[in-house]
Amino acid sequence: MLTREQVDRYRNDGFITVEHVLDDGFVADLRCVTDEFVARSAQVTEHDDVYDLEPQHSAASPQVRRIKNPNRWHPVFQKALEHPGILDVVEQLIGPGIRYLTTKMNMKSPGVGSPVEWHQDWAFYPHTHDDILAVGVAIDAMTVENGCLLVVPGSHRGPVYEHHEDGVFIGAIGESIDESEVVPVTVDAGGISIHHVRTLHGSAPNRSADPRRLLLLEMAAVDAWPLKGYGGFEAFNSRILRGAPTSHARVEPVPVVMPEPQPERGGSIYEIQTQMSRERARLRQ
Ligand SMILES: O=C(O)CCC(=O)C(=O)O
Repeated sequence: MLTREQVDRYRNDGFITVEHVLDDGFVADLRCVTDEFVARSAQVTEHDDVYDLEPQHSAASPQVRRIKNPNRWHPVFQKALEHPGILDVVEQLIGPGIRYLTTKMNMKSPGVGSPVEWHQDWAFYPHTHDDILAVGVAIDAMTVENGCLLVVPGSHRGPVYEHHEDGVFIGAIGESIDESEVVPVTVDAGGISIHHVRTLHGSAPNRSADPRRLLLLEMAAVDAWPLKGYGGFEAFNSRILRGAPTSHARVEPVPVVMPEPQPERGGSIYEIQTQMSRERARLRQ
């Protein structure tokens, strides 16, 4: 459980870290299954429903930057999604009812890992209110050297930015970030980070010899309804992790810029962000 001080810090800064949430055995299981997925990706040559591949990917040297919706493909990831230690923390922040939106295992292999440019998750999935967050489960230690998340504390209370270039959604902001405000979100393996859906964040390439694998679990209060891509009541309710389904939508006056029109090539954040101009890129090498 979080202390009052940790809850206040989340409300004020728009992110927190909590160490020692998963035990070593569980982290080892997550690593082992993730390694198996990466090994199997040798048979894949293009992005598909499971894999988002690094540009350097090959059969001889498989390089995966994301396993998409990993809880669909293996029970160990579903177990992480339902982990009581994680849900107890999330419940304190946005509960009592919790629905997950999506899951993803974002990976940065040593010397390869793709950066993620500055963005707010809110730009990708606006809802009727913003009691929405992303839990990052560190299956490796997250360090500055291996490309941990970077955040701008307090930005979740600031503007909702356009993530458009030339009138097209490209999933990254155009404004420059004041480097002195950026905070690295470091956490040991088995710990978690949590960031608010409006917190500005990104991450740099992995410049170390160590892997950086972060299981992201995106969760919302059950009464947050998506403004885009509602897939039907049954599917919606099947993603409830705590609490009961509701037909009520809590509507709050949160600014929204819809992620439209979509770019020519849709897909993951990596794919979308590669369509922006070089001048806009801030975290690339
Ligand atoms: O994996 C990362 O470093 C950042 C990922 C992220 O911000 C996202 O997938 O929305």
